[in-house]
Amino acid sequence: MTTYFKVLASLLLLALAAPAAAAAPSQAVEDGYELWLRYRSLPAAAQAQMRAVSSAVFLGGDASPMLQAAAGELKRGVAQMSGREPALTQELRDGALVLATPARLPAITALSLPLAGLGQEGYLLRSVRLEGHPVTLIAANSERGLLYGSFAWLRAAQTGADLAHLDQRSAPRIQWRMLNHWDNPDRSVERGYAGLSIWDWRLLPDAQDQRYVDYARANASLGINATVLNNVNAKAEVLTAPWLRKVAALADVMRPYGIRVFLSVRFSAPRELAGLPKSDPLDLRVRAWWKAKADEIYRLIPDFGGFLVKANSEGEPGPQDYGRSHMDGANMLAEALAPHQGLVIWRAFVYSEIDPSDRAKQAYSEFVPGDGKFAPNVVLQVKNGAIDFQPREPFHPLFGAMPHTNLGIEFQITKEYLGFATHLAYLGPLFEETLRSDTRAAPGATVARVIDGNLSHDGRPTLMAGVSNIGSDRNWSGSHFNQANWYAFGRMAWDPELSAEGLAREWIAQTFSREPRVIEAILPIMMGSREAVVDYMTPLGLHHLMATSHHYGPGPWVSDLARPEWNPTYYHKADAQGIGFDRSASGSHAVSQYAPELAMRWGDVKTTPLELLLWFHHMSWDARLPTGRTVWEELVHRYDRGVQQVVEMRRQWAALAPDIDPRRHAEVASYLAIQEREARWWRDACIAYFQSVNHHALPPGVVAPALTLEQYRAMHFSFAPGHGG
Ligand code: BDP
Repeated sequence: MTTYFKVLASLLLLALAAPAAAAAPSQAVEDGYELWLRYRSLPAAAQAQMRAVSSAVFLGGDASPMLQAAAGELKRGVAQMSGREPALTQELRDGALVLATPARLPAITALSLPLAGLGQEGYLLRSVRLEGHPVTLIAANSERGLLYGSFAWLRAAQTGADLAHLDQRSAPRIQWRMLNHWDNPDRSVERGYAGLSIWDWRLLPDAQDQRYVDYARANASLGINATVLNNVNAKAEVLTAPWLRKVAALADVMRPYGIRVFLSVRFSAPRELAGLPKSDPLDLRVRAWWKAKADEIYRLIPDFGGFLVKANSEGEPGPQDYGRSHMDGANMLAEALAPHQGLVIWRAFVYSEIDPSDRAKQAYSEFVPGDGKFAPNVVLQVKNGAIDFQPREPFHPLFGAMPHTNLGIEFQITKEYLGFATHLAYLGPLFEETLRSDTRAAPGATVARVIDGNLSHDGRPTLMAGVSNIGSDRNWSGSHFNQANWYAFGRMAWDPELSAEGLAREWIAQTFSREPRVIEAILPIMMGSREAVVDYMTPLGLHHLMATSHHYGPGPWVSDLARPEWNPTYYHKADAQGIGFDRSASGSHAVSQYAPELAMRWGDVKTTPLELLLWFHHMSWDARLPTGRTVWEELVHRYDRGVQQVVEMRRQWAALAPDIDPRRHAEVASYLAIQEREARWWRDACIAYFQSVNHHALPPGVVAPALTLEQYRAMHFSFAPGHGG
């Protein structure tokens, strides 16, 4: 047993031996490791109710590794919450938790349960009488459904549902619910703010870490069923035999939790690894190499998921190096994986140093001509917005423009552009805003409906991917509240119509407290937090004002980088007269990439929401807005509003001190102090810069920036995190 295991085991024993102590949050040791799977001891009455409905766990038949995982989690959860561990039983008895598929327990067919629509992953929870016994049924068509149903039961228990009268039914709307790790072989994590990569490649495959299992548990509890282990800026080496053995070891850990492993691959691997003269996708030797590589991988990992590819993007190699198209590249890999039912996930995040057109237009121009030409096992993975994971962007126009292509969405859970791990920014509202956006490409064609395959394809792969915020930090995500972003992402990938607010409530109840008063007090902190970041970084539709490379802090003045579209000045276009990127008909006409109704609305200043104003329009500083303020006044107003919101968040959090365990309370409070300081820095630096451009006075009563523009410009941060690889 490693020390780590010993500590974990003794903590567990402690929790079991002294449930009363664990019940009082102020006494429990809370370091965030357990995520939302804390299973803290319930009050006495709730314990009694829980014991009555979980006297035993019935599996009825052999326990596969997946069923063992499900039953093990139920036993752990019930033991910790109720103080009594249920036994496994092979006999139906009163108060049992019954895990059943029709194949394993034909008796349930008499109940005429609505299992048909659940598919291979859905579940049903219902309090029923089975052969005379009152039981709680966790029913599904497959073991995977039982696993998800077990976690759903635990979620119900942790969020205070009436366990004696359960009736829930749920099936995922998206087939591939996936994390993308941007983890490098040296354990650095591109845009990672939570420590090192959790994959200890050097010790794999020989040594395993309990973290891998806990990672799989946490993901399975949300319904996440796929993980890409390595950075999209991939090294060819991950495809060599020794690395594949490491990957296989991780796949073994993930398998019982229903998680399939994928790899990011480097398009030039055949040239780099096999010494082929080139990696041209139409070259027969290249095609043969990929086929042989796929065969080798599947011999080791029979349920391997497939490849994620960043090609001809930001300097990565790709088919265009040989004059071939993205389709040629994707379809070549698709052919190699097809015999194994593997998937190619091809990223649409492309923009070129030689294309002078608006960066926001380039992916559309590149990919729309290929609509309908990708192989059936290719999914095009499209970022939520057309630029790059900004605090606010309109949805990516590709979602309304490729009806004959499998489109998946990619969100960034790690907060590269939203204050790293230190800023509290709950991303549920950002995910929700994009998913509920109506593309107007067809009736009811919200982004959620486009990506869940509802509109066009039968049985074709569907995907929602999130760039992971997970690392080796004890609390996994770099901050306690960042865990909520992992949580909300996973739950929305299961059902993209779940609400950000509902998920925040669920998460708070499991992570901090079931007390309604505490939930209501934490909720506004979370729900207003993303808008606060928008306000103090990039209000009114501004975007990409971040400092160079590491993206830490403001850099609206940067204008000297080699590629024009890497400069913030490219995006805000501020000068003495005005500010904003004209994407209307008089400018780049990027609005024309949206459905006509949206193109009309966003193409006209008068009908463009203020939140997107400077994304689509270049405005005079003095133009009067519907708020009664001029553009300049509104900009300053929003910068101030953002800072004030953080001040308010700090106040609200401070008032929660009696209700939150001291360690997590103090950790969050210290990060909020950093956030307030940095929000002021953002506000001050941006106002100082824009003022230097427009020479406008500050509106009356507005506080001047603390430092001079030169002082903000002189700040340098050589070792900002997340910027390696
Ligand atoms: C950008 C990141 C860069 C990633 C790139 C991508 O700054 O590190 O490699 O996205 O998504 O936002 O490929």
